[in-house]
Amino acid sequence: MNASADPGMGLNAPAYVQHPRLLKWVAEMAALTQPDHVHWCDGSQPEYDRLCEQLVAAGTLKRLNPAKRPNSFLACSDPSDVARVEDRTFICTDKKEDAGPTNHWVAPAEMRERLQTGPQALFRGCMKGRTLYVVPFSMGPLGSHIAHIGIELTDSPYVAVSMRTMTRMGRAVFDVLGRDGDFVPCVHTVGAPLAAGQADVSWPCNPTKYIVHYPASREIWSYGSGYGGNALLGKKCFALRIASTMGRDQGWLAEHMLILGVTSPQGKKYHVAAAFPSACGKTNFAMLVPPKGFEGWKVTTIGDDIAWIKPDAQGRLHAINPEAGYFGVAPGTNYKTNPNCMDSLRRDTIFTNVALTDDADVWWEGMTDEPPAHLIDWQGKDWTPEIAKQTGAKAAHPNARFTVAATNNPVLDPHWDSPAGVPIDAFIFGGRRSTTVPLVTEARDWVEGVYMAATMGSETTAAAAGAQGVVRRDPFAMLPFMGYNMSDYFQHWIQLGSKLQASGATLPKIFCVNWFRKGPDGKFVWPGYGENMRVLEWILARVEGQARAQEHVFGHSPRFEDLRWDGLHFSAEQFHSVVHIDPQAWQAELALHEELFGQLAHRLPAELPATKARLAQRLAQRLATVAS
Ligand code: SAT
Ligand code: MN
Repeated sequence: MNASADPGMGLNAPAYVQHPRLLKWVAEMAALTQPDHVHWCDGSQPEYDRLCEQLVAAGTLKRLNPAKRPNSFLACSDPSDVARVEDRTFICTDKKEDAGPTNHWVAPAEMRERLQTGPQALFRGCMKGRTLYVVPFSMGPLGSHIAHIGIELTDSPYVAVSMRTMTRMGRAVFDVLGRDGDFVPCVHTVGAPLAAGQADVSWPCNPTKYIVHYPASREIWSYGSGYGGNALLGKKCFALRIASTMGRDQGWLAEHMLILGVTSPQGKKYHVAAAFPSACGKTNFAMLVPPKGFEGWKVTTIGDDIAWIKPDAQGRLHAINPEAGYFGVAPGTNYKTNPNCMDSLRRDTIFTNVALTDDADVWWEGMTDEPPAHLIDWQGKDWTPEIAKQTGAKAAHPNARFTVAATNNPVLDPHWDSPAGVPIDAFIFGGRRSTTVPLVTEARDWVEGVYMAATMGSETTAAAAGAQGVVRRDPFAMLPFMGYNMSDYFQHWIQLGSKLQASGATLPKIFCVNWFRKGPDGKFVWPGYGENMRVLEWILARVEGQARAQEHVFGHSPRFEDLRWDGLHFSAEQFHSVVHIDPQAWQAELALHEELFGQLAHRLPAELPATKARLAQRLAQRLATVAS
C-alpha cells in the first residue's frame, strides 16, 4: 500500500473525506496492520445488508427465520471470547498515579513498543488477509455540543455492523468533522492475520488480549477480542474511559448510567439517571412498565447504559445518551420482566451467544417458563432440558447479548436524540447486594450522595471474565470503566457539585437503591422490575419535596406507609426485611469502606473520610441505644 505522496492514495478514501490528519492516520495504521483491503463504511442500509450477507457466508452469523425474526442474526463467539477482560484493560498515563490504584497501568512508551513499535509489536501485520473497515461514528446526536466523534479502524465486519446499530455511524460524521475536526482514534483487531490461502474461522480472535487507552492523546487500541466492550470501542473504551478524562478536563461527566423519562399522571415530566454495574438490570429499569396501581404513569427510555452529562448555561445538568443502540443481556429477559425489550427484539437484531431453536429462532434461559424440547446451544451443541439437568449446560451463555437499534424500542423517549439533552432531576446509584443495603435511601446532600456512590458495593456478574457473585467495591458502577485516578474522579464530582451549587443551580438529588436483597430462603424479597416504579414514585415525590421519609444513620428512607402499595401484596414485614438496617452488618460494611479509602488514600478528597466519620459516629450512637 503506497501512502507516501497523497495520504488518501491506495486507501480507497471516498471524495467526501476531506480531513488530511485523518487520512494520514488511516494510512499509517494501514501500513502498520497491512490489511488486504480498506473499506470506508458509509453506514447505509445496503452496506449493512451486504456485510451481514458476507458474515453469513463466513459462518459468523446465522440468519434467523425471517417469518419469526425478520432481518435478525445469531453470532456465536469463540468460547474463550465471551466477556470484557478487565485484567487485560490498561490505562496508559505518563504517571502511574494518574491511572490510580484501581486501573492496570503500563507506561505509554512500553505499551507502544508492545503494540506498535517493538520488534514483536502485536499490531504489525495483524490484519493480513483481512479488510480494514473505517468506521466513522458520533457518540451522541450528530453535531450536539455534548457529542464527540470517533473513528474505529477494525478488521471485524461483525464489529462494523454492530457499530452501525450502537452508534450514529456513517458518512454524515465526515460532514461534522470537516477538514480538521477532532476525533478519537480507535484501532481494533481480532489479532488473527490470515496467511495466503489460509481458511478463516467463524469467530477469529487471539488468546492474547489488550484493551489499551492513552488518555493524554485520547487513543484506544484493542487487540485479540471481537466481543462487546472489548471491540465495540465507542462503548466502554470511548464513552466511559476516554470520555471520563475529557469530562474531568472540560467540566462534565461521563457515567455508566441509564437515562429515563418519567411522566406523572398530571403530565409532569422528570428525568432520572441511574448507575448500576453491568448486568444489574439497567436496560430493564430504562424500559420499565409501571405496574398495576400506577395507571397514568409513563416511563420512556433515553439511554440504557451510558450518560454524558453537562451543565447548561444556568448550571442545570443535562444528559445525552452517547449511544444509539442497546447491547443488553439476553438471559432473564422475557415478556414479564421486560416486555418493551422483548418487543424491541422482534426484528433487526443481532444476538450473540444465545441458543438456536429448531425453527431457526432464538432462546435463552428465562425467556419462557418452559424451555423448548431441543436447541443448539451457544457452543453449537445439542441441548435438551434433560442434558441441562444432567450436565448443568446453559443453552445461552450467561453474558449472551442482543444488539438492537434504540429506534426499535416502543417506549423510546421523544427527546432521546435531542442535541440539548434532557435535564436531570435525580441520580440513582444501585449495586447488587443480597444483604445490608436498604431498598432506597436518599442522601442528605450532594457530598453524602457522592459518598454513597463512591462506596457502592456489588456482587460480580458474568459481564466480566472472572469469579461471579463476590462483593467488590464498584464506585459509581465505574470500577472497570474509569479512565483516570478514582480519587480524582470523586474530587471531580464533589467540585462540580459545589461549583454548580455556588452558581445557584439546583443539583439533582442523589439516591442509593438495592433491588437485590434476599430472604433466608435465598430468594429475592423485592419483586423488582415494574414494581421499582413504587420506589421511583417516592424518589420523584422527594424531588418535589412532597414524600415523607424517616431519617436514619445513612440518610432518608421511606417507611412502609410512605410508598404506595395499590396493586401489590407486599407486607410490612417483607418491607422491613428490605429496608432494615442491621447495625452490626453496617459496622462491617463501614470497615469495607475504610478498606476502599485506604486503597484510594492518595488524593482521596477529605470530604469522604469526613463523611464516613460522621456516619460511624451516628452508627456508634445507634449501637449504644440498641445496647442500653
Ligand atoms: O461488554 S460490554 O462492556 O459492552 C457490556 C457491559 O459489560 O456492560
Ligand atoms: Mn454497561
